[in-house]
Parts: sequence; C-alpha cells; structure tokens
Amino acid sequence: MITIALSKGRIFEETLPLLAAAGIVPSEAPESSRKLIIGTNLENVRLIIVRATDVPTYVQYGAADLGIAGKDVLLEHGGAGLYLPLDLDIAKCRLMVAVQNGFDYEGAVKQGARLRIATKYTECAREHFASKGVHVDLIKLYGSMELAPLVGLADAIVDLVSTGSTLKANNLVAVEDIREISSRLVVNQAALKLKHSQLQPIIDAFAATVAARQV
Ligand code: PRT
Ligand code: MG
Repeated sequence: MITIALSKGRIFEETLPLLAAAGIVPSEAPESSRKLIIGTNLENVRLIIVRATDVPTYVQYGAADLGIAGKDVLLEHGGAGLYLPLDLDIAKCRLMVAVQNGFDYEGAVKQGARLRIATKYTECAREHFASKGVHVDLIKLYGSMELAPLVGLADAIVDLVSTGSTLKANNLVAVEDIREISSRLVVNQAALKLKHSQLQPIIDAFAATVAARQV
C-alpha cells in the first residue's frame, strides 16, 4: 500500500493533475466527504487528508510514504528524515513582512528599534531579522496574522502573500520580500528504499508533469 498525505484546499486542487499524470484518481473529494482516508482508482494507493503543517510529520514517521507540503511548512518543520526530490511549482506565494499603512518600517529599522513581529513562521522570521541585524520580539500566532498590527499586538507581521488582497482589505502593506514559496514533494527515506518500485514511477510522473509545464 502507498499512502500519500495531502492537505485540503489549494494543495489538494493543484495536486490533482499531478496525481492524474501518475494514473491516480481519488474516489472522493475531501471537501465534500468527511473521510480522512480517501481511496483511489488504484487498489494499492490511498490518500490521507491532514492539516498542511502536519504533512511533514506523517511522512517523517512513515505513516505516509509521500506528501506534498509548502516550503514554508518545511522550513518550520526542519525536514528531519525527509527526502525532498522535487519542487512541484504549485501553491506559489511569497513570504513577506507587512505593516499597517503609514507605519514607518524603514525608519524604525534605521533607528534600531526593537520590533514586535507576529507570525506563524517563527523560524523563518527569526532567521530573516537576524540576518538583517534587526532586534525583534516574535509573537507566535496560528492564523489571521493580519489582525495583529491593527489592534496593537505587533508592529509587523511575517505572512504569506499571493494576490495581496488580504493585506489590502486590512489596510496593510508589504515592506519586505523574504522568499518565494512553492510546494515540494516529500518522501519518507525508508519507504523510498523498501517500496522503490512502487514509488519511483509516481515521482517520475510528477517530475515529467512539472518539467512539461516549464517549457
Ligand atoms: O488554512 P489552514 O489553517 O488549515 O492551514 P494552512 O493555511 O497552513 O493551509 P492552506 O491550505 O491554507 O495552505 C497550504 C499551503 O499553501 C501553505 O503552506 C503555502 O505553502 C501555500 N499557499 C499559497 C498559501 C497561500 N498561497 C496563501 N495565500 N498559504 C496561505 N495563504 C494565505 C496567507 O497566509 C494569507 O492569510 O492566504 C492569505 C493571503 O492571500 P492573498 O491572496 O490575499 O494574498
Ligand atoms: Mg490557510
């Protein structure tokens, strides 16, 4: 049995064509079913539906052989025990620093002020501000980071931005671009050896699809 860990929403949607290229068709959509284990047209392949941040954990411990996770999630997780053979170039966005419109971020940084930063991405944020020599207090949040500067919880946030409409709707502006984010294929290292003949064709089909899109 091959088990693939996916999260609902954008990753599931953008993974469907990759699965199709490997001849895998889910028998249900996770949005319409409450099932956490979803069968496929192939008897020996199943999908498990987990929180995006939990994908690396399921794969690390071998509860899933493969998974798809955002680079943001992998940077926070650390990647222990994981083989990351492929950038799938899906679920793309940017990790950015944003502040409330009118907040003088440049000025605060120049003055050497200690900034309060609210984020779900504490590892990436710590590294970013350390590399710039900016002193920060990190405030860990689990969602809706955009609210923090509006109610005085933080001076700035570190969050993912794709269209920019969430920032705009909350009177925030991006002031720094930390890095590009896309999703990666995550493989359990032991499974890759033990189930090589079953896993390699799936990895190859994903790779061929990604390569064909980049021409
Ligand atoms: O939503 P949930 O709390 O269950 O978990 P999650 O947010 O970790 O999962 P999900 O499914 O929302 O995101 C899965 C992965 O998609 C992330 O790990 C990223 O790698 C990737 N991704 C791509 C994004 C976005 N684009 C994105 N825009 N993840 C989140 N966002 C959020 C962002 O945090 C912000 O709140 O969307 C909002 C901004 O979007 P725009 O379009 O308004 O700029
Ligand atoms: Mg989300």
